[in-house]
Amino acid sequence: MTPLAAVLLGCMAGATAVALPAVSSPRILQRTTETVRIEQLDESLLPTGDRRLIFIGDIHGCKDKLLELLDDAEYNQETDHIVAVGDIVNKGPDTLGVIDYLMSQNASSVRGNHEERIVPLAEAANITEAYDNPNSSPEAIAQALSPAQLSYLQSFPHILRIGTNLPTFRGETIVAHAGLVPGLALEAQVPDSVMNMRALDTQTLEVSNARAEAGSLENHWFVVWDEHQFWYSLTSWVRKLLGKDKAAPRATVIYGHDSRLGLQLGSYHRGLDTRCSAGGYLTALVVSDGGAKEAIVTVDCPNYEEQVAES
Ligand SMILES: [Mn+2]
Repeated sequence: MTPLAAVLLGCMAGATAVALPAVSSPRILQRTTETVRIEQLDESLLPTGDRRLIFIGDIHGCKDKLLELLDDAEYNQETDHIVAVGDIVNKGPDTLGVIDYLMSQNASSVRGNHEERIVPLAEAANITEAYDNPNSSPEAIAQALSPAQLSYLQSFPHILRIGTNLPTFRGETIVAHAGLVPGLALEAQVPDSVMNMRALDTQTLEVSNARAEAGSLENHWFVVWDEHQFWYSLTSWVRKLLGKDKAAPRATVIYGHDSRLGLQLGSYHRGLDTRCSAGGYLTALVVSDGGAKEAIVTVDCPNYEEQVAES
């Protein structure tokens, strides 16, 4: 054996032990028995010719800023398609306005933890209190939703598969509100984890919605995710041989949910929650040129949460 081959084999053995542990199921955040809902974006919406995909971070009821952002991105409703990463509702000044606008554009979104809060409240339809401001609380929003607005929110899947042929993203392109557990088939992902995770245990792959401890970056879920995708790409022929490629596709995840960390642009992840409702900014990731090019567009936001609290 040549020294190089020995080194490569050594790496592969290490890769198998470190990066591809057997995953039964993530144990934290599993509060429901609901199965994960996965949808595939219609192929006709993929970026070809002038057609672009515009991914937008957590909007949280900030309709004015959404419109300003789309204006800055030169959004063309004839050719472009909007994909929100979830949490379009709550916190900001005009949740119903955001829902109406995204509906009018046939925009896609995945379900975030805030939709997960509103939808069951509205489905139960047993809120008796009268609210002056429909944006003042999740209960007030749930009560104010029209049947069409509710059914739009209900339609959001937990996971939206975008496609496998967007050259700017490595592997498949997938949207999930908080994140995905590596090494686990999409069908085996747990909805509560997909909508809430922030930290992930490197060894056990358990997830938590708590933020990774300060200074311990390795526990952010997306760092662990990236490590796994890297090894997937190095061991792809082995995985193919073992028939494992289908179980856990190599993928880039576009997500939101972690406003404290802000914009994250990594090898296999794009984190777009930039704290729009609380004095941060709102972010769009614009994919053009047949999926070969991506650009970030942002608009600054006032602190709506304070304004809503005062009103
Ligand atoms: Mn969230």
